[in-house]
Amino acid sequence: MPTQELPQPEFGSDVVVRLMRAFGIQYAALNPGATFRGIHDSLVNYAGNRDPELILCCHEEIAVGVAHGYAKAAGKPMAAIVHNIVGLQHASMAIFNAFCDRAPILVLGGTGPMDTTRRRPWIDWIHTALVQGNQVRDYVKWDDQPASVAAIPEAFARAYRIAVTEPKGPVYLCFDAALQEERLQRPVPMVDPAKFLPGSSPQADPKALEEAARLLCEAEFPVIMTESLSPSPSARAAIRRLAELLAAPVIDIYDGHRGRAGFSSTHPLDLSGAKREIIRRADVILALDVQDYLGSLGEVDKTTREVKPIGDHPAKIVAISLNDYAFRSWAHTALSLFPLDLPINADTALALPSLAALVEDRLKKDPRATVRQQRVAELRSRHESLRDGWRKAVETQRLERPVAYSVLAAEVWEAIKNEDWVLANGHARGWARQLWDWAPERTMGGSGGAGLGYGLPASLGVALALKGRKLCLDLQPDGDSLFVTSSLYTAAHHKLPLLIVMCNNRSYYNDEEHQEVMAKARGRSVGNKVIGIRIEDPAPDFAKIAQGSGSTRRGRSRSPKSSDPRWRGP
Ligand SMILES: Cc1ncc(C[n+]2csc(CCOP(=O)(O)OP(=O)(O)O)c2C)c(N)n1
Ligand SMILES: [Mg+2]
Repeated sequence: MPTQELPQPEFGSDVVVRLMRAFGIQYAALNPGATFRGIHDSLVNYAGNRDPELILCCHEEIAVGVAHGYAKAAGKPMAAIVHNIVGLQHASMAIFNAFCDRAPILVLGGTGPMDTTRRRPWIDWIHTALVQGNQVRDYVKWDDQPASVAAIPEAFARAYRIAVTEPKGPVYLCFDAALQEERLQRPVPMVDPAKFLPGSSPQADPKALEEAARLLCEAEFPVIMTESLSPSPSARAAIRRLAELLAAPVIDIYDGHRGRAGFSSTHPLDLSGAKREIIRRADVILALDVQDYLGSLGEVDKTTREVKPIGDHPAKIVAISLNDYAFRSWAHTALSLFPLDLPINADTALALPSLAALVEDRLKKDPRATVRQQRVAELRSRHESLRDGWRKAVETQRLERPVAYSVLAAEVWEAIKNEDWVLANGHARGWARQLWDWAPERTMGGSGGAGLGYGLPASLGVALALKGRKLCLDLQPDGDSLFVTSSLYTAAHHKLPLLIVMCNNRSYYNDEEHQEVMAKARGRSVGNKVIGIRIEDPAPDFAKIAQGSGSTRRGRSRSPKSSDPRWRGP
């Protein structure tokens, strides 16, 4: 047990840090604050700044964002420690993103002292809430504020277990400053982490799986759709197996925006780029870890917000997910309620391999093997024509200025394709998926909550988890980065190896499109769409910002060529 290396705790905060070590927390990102000065002292002087090691961040939103990226790359939580009311308020945006993205994080904080007789004037009063967890309770899975040092181990073990139980998510634990600083009168019984592991995930109802297998095998044109497929190797292998058994096209909704990649873009059955035509032909859709059914199966009119279903004859939908275990009332993070023909509550990591086995069994007796072979040939050729089309688009757009996203993605690919790369953040407007050998294990997914300020911190978290074992890449939009530019300081200070390619369109461009739609719909001046949106006059010099924060500056490129050394290496 690694905790045996630590001496017996002397103070309340030593107990907290001993628990962090026992539960395998390797890093704690923070911006310092007096409400957790006890924990801070225990981290550096009791545990020697090792397991966990402190990661200094210049904003609590960054601390939580780092933990968010880390959780996805490492597959386990780290801690983000945020100062009482004020740090928690700064952290709240990033906590919301992690909640929507179902990423486990231990958000720890200090408060009080709750005993008013022990408070310093002014600051301890204005920075103490009753109860501090209220601030984020609506978008964490659980929060607690133990009232004695003896109560800390149970609270910690419960928080950890809730965070890592599917569907995962952030938890918030608040420690009274007085408890942290309390000298222990007697030993505090610790918990054995091995006895508080999360329960195994729910498997699907066998009858429902049998029915799903029947529907899929009897379908004329079965389609598999996924949006945030479980990152477990078993789910990723099973989706491939199922697609190949059924000769079913796969539509992966994730192209870098929302969700998490579940299917490789180079697999011949990947038809994500032909969503419309494939869904129109589907008679049965197997939806795997899909959250946004309405967006996935419909098309939105940007002006009226009206959503129309794709196709006139809706397909039967078999849905497997843990969505119904991830409800909260505050924001509609569960998205629209959608009619499903066979909803199955289960972890796809367990349900998919079982479903694949049932399908394989049934197909042994199915005489339509030739039909499936023909379908595979047809789908493969469509897949190839889509990939060809995208590659040709790069050539036609090569001379465009400013540099087209397709060209940016193509040039970055030329530079990294022989590396062991991981895309920590970004998508270059979907072009990375279309042009790269894009595989789920190489992409870390989006923010989840669409709250800007995610990309840089999350990429640092990925780099922290992978620590130079892979080339970490961030295709970073400019506007998103400006919320959290001081992340670059943390990157430099902790020597986190990360290649940031700034996708600098000098604009909060997404909103240019909205303002254009508005102006057109109202017959007003479209030319004004840039006011309050373009990031120019002056345009920030990101290379200088990076250099000033201690990062290595690679320079700026207006006409990228892969032979240009500035595009090579981290
Ligand atoms: C915290 C926050 N503020 C504002 C928005 C609204 N918003 C959505 S996308 C966007 C523009 C993002 O600009 P950038 O990151 O540069 O990406 P681009 O659209 O230019 O590719 C804005 C302002 C948001 N989603 N989150
Ligand atoms: Mg932009």
